[in-house]
Amino acid sequence: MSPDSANNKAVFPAQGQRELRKGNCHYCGYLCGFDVAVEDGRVCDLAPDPTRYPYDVSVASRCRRWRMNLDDIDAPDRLNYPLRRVGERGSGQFERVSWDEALDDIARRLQALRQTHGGRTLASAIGGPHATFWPLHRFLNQFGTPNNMGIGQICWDPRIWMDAVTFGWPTEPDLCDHTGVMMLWATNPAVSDNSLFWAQIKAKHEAGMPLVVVDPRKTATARLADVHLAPWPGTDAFLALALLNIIIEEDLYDHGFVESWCLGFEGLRAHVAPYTAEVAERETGVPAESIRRAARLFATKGPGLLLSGRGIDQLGPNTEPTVRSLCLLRAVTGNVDRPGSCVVNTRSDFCQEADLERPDLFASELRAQQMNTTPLQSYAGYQLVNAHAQRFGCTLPERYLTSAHPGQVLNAMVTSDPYPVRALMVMGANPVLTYANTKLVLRALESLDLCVVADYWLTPTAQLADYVLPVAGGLERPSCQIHGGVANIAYGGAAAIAPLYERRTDFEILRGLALRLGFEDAWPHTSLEAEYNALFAPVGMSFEQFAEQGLYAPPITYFKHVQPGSDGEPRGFATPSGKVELASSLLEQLGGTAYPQPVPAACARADLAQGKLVLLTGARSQPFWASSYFYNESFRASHPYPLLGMAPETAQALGLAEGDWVRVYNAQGEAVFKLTFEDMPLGVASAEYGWWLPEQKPGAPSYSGALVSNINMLTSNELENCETLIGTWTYNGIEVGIENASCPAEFATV
Ligand SMILES: Nc1nc2c(c(=O)[nH]1)N[C@H]1C(S)=C(S)[C@@H](COP(=O)(O)OP(=O)(O)OC[C@H]3O[C@@H](n4cnc5c(=O)[nH]c(N)nc54)[C@H](O)[C@@H]3O)O[C@H]1N2
Ligand SMILES: Nc1nc2c(c(=O)[nH]1)N[C@H]1C(S)=C(S)[C@@H](COP(=O)(O)OP(=O)(O)OC[C@H]3O[C@@H](n4cnc5c(=O)[nH]c(N)nc54)[C@H](O)[C@@H]3O)O[C@H]1N2
Ligand code: SF4
Ligand SMILES: [Mo]
Repeated sequence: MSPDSANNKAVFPAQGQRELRKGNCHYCGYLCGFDVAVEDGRVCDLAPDPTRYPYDVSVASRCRRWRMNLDDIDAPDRLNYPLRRVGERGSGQFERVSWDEALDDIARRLQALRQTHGGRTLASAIGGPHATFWPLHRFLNQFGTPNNMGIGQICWDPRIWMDAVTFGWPTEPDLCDHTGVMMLWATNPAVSDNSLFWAQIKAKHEAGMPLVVVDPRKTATARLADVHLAPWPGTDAFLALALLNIIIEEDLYDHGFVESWCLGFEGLRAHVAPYTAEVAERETGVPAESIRRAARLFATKGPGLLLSGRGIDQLGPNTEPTVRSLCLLRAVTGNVDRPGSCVVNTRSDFCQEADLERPDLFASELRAQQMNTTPLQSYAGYQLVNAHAQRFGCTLPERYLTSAHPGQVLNAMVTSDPYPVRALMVMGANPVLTYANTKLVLRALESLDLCVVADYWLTPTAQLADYVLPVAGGLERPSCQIHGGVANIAYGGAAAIAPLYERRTDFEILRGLALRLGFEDAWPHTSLEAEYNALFAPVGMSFEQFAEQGLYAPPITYFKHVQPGSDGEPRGFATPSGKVELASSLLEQLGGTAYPQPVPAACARADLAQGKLVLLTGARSQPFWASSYFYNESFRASHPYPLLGMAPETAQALGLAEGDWVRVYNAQGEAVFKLTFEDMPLGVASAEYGWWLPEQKPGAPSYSGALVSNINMLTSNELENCETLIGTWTYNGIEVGIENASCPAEFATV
């Protein structure tokens, strides 16, 4: 069975009663289209659909996950029926119940908790972009709680917020024929991006496009680079400000764009004056000459595409100044809404995510009660920034960008301070592995009155639940990703089959609860398909029509700021000044600084003599994804151990050898890894994240091996150590010690 791109048809062996349907993979955010062979309502084969977005031979051949769509659907450990806890909380013992029993009881208990403590007593936890979160957000708005936790503060939100305050609205990289130079900052698409993107970067590079990569590790992406800058973790803001300094001082900036469209250039010139290449060399460890080379390449070979990733979204206090400096680099080089650089997004033609969330149902006085004291990532910050976007008819998605601070919410579960949080709904997340401070997560989950987890598997987090609800997988549900609600793009497709066993979609679960709580008004559509029909109604399209191509993406328009607005004048940018704000008036209003102000990294430099190392966590590896796919035996065989990388010289200084088991520890906790050599600065180490062992016994005390090699045992999200505007905590650049350890029993048989 193989995709036959010559005649654009999937080729399956001839079979009797098989029907060919379309479906979408959900094992990463791209939702690739598949041709699915179905017999008696069951999937019996599948192949990438060469007619639908984002098909390319390179995706199908590089991605190791798509076959799982077949393997997982009837996997013995997949959740098929609602489960209710029977033993102690965390015992991992459950009994099968009917959906009515489960939803009736959950609704009854939620109602009782709401009567005692108010709606705010319910929190939610979400994770990465697998799932559709607007149904949850609509439910929370109705229930009356502001305490939705997410991972936005350390994934995506820093970029969205900094784009919005600088350019008025989020932007998107525009890799195309026009792109003249590319700078990839703290992202490793060679490993983290299964889509076409990496193949496109390689092809462009082979055709002569220079590539600059900024990453402490010499990643597969960095190995391709013409210039690789390897700063000490967390020192990137100094590097970015030095690039700005060089570009301005060497007169390499885009005079036309700066003069017509940027606010605060002379102030920026003065602000970056002290950040010379030599100062940056001292702060970052990157040779001044390499910094100059990178600055000249990016400023002179444009259009330049500058894309940043998770590495700098997770730098604690240095996240805001770093991410914002990169916005300024794009601005002064004129790489804004210009073909080949980045596109300023526009509002969607179809319903906006914000409207699906129904913020109108949420009482405004509850917003002030949110466990969130950060001025930008909060309802107040959202309202301030969004008011400007709305001049262009755009509304930013609300709940993700205003999500509560997990450090505070988890703490309130344990202490009831500032008020009791007694119930939690977890959807599309595995906080025991992926949230900071695992010990706090465990204490918080153990202390709840009601914990409901919806997932495909009995994850370590689900093992602590009162109810575990089985979710319909990719092929069993219609899908439509609307890019977090910040762009005019939608992709997805129809369900290939109806959900098997008693699985349900997140939408159906939440609607079921909403109806039981008397919230039916906001749920007029009985199915997700009907919701998606309504979503596309403004573009005169049905979901079925959308699903044919599986992509709604009108042609990109560039240079929108020079197009006439309603008054006939160029419409500019959706910022307070109508210009790209090099000096940010919004950040100043929120108590921040107009220009990016780096702070010394909490732990940028190692001291090997004192046994002090600097740790990066969570660098992406294949074929896993966060805490997912560890149940896949062939994946585990190909990647059997949790790895910790460091340079051979660092290992030598610590008396360690490649292949040793090592214990990584700090005041917060410890975890065990196998040592591997990687090219990175002396004294820096990099640990994988997400590791648990689904084959191990569920329930306390070990939760299927979730506490052995869990790097979040060593991370923390206490508010006082977080970035002050967004609340970003630190996953990269934490202080640890590393020493020899014996092989943990859990891995002894591998
Ligand atoms: N130390 C450290 N921690 C990190 C990071 C790091 O780099 N270092 N990275 C952070 C980042 S960027 C992210 S995004 C998070 C990821 O954190 P999570 O999102 O918590 O991690 P996943 O393993 O993707 O967990 C998703 C869970 O949802 C389930 N699931 C998948 N699709 C659906 C669905 O449609 N509905 C429902 N109900 N469940 C579904 C999966 O089976 C899985 O158990 O981790 C963060 N944590
Ligand atoms: N295989 C796989 N793919 C994934 C995921 C996964 O878990 N597995 N997760 C998905 C998710 S949730 C996300 S958010 C994306 C993330 O996608 P990316 O942003 O591409 O994430 P990484 O591949 O970890 O690359 C981040 C890089 O930042 C570097 N870094 C760390 N600290 C610093 C620093 O202080 N400065 C600089 N300059 N660089 C630093 C790390 O060395 C790492 O190479 O990947 C997605 N794709
Ligand atoms: S790239 Fe992502 S969506 Fe596409 S087949 Fe691979 S895991 Fe599935
Ligand atoms: Mo993420």
